[in-house]
Amino acid sequence: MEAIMTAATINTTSQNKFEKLKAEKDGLSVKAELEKFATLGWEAMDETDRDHRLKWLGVFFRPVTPGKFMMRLRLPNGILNSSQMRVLAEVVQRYGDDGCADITTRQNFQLRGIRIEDLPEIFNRFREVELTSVQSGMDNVRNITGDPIAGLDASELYDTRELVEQIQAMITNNGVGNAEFSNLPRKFNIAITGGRDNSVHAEINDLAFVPAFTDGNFGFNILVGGFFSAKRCDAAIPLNAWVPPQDVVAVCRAILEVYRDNGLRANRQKSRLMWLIDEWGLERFREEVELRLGKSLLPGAAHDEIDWEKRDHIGIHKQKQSDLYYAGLQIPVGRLYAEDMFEIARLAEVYGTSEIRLTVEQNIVIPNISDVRLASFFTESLLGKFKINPEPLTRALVSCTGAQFCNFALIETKNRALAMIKALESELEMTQPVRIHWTGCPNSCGQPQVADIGLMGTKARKNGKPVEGVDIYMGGKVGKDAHLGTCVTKGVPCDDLQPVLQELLVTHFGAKPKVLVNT
Ligand code: SRM
Ligand code: SF4
Repeated sequence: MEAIMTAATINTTSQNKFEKLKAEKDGLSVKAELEKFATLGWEAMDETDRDHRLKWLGVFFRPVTPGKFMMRLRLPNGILNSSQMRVLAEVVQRYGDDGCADITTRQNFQLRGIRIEDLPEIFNRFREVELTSVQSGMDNVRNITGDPIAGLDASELYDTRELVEQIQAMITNNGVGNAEFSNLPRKFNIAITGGRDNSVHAEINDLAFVPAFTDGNFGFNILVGGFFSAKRCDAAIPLNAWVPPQDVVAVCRAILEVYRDNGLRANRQKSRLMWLIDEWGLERFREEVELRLGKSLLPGAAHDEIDWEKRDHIGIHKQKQSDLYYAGLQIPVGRLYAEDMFEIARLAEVYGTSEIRLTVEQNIVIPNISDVRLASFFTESLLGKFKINPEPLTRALVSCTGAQFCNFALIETKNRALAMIKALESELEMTQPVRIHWTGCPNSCGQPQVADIGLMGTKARKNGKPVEGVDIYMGGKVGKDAHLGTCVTKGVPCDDLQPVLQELLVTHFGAKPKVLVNT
């Protein structure tokens, strides 16, 4: 049997800054030093621990707001309960105006305003309600996404919730931290869906499992190598492998081991899984995975079962359980404050079964509302803020963090996105939702390549002066036959964007200018 390679044994001959810092000390080891950091304070502690290694615990130093950290959770399949939501709300509440939470494009929560001196207590609170933020940043596997209506959807082929839990448990050692997978060459994204509409954007993950039948047996076709980076974006490609559900966790482990031990580490721009597949070829990659797995992979099924257009889950929908409904609430750009979170927790308890789910569109789903409680649910004032029937453009709006908190950002995104949508909706009559995604820089966290209209922050020029601008992407197709959009226009100054978007919406998406009546 091959020896397991860990941080200490990986060959680090050609080391960039990040490989060096990982070789010096594994990121997870800062877990034992939290009390010390809390006493020292953020200004006195070791900078490498503060700016980098704390990310292994999901704690991100924010150069834009020094001393106020961000915490990124792990919520497998985007599922949490009302007690967990209350703990998250209490954490951000203590930071007053600095505290808020964002639903992320990986069905996850990030908390804002966190002080280093509070970390020991925050982690204690997390443990009490079984929340973890471990290994959610840097060279680790990110939150594992799944269908937000898994187990509720009459049309789904397989309820993947348990599989997602098992994968997370394997990778993180049940949320405690796992040194086996704490030194990957780079970040790694995993998604798994048993539904028909590709609710997870399988094609943009390093590893994705999509439903497929072989000889009448249910399982998953495997896709590998999807990723976005500033230099290169690629959709995942079929590995030509099919696995039954019971082999999914072992296949994840085998692929992660192959990537961990062979992924390219010299140049971080070329470290994502697709670069290794390029270097080896798909056949060799598949063989290496089989070697780790200890058995052959079956060939991929001829076609997968992704045959629906993607749903956004907003509104009230019947579940497969008789007399039960789920409610999808639109959360503008995913931003929540403590009072919103307490209210969502309350609604989930009063009307549902205390469960709350997040979507990759940065919205929430409250499942298991009985039909007899719906009329009363509709009277809740929170539905005025987080609508179940929002305007078509608001409905499909997604935005990354942007300049308010992210030092990579070339533009401010969330607030600008909200103001722009409001302005466009006041001018246009829309007949359909149009998925507009904002992302503050070429890292593409806001996934502009999957959008109908994607807006990527860039530096533009206006009247000879540098100004905030966007590159415009179009043609992203999600759900069935998903494919990535491409850049159609470069460097539009943000101040000039509104008429440009108006024109695109009229020409390509059936929008009609509103007839304004003077009263
Ligand atoms: Fe991202 C780095 C935010 C999803 C590609 N991303 C960052 C950092 C950590 C940079 C930083 O330290 O400031 C951002 C934190 C800003 C902040 O304060 O919030 C950040 N990424 C986000 C989130 C919060 C965007 C959002 O508003 O929803 C998403 C968190 C997901 C999560 O819960 O884990 C987020 N990031 C993504 C996605 C979308 C996805 O996974 O579907 C991508 C593109 C897909 C991919 O990775 O292949 C993405 N983020 C990146 C990259 C480019 C990776 C690369 O290979 O080059 C970076 C930069 C890096 O890693 O060096 C990055
Ligand atoms: Fe920050 Fe750029 Fe990611 Fe937006 S796309 S969160 S600006 S790194």
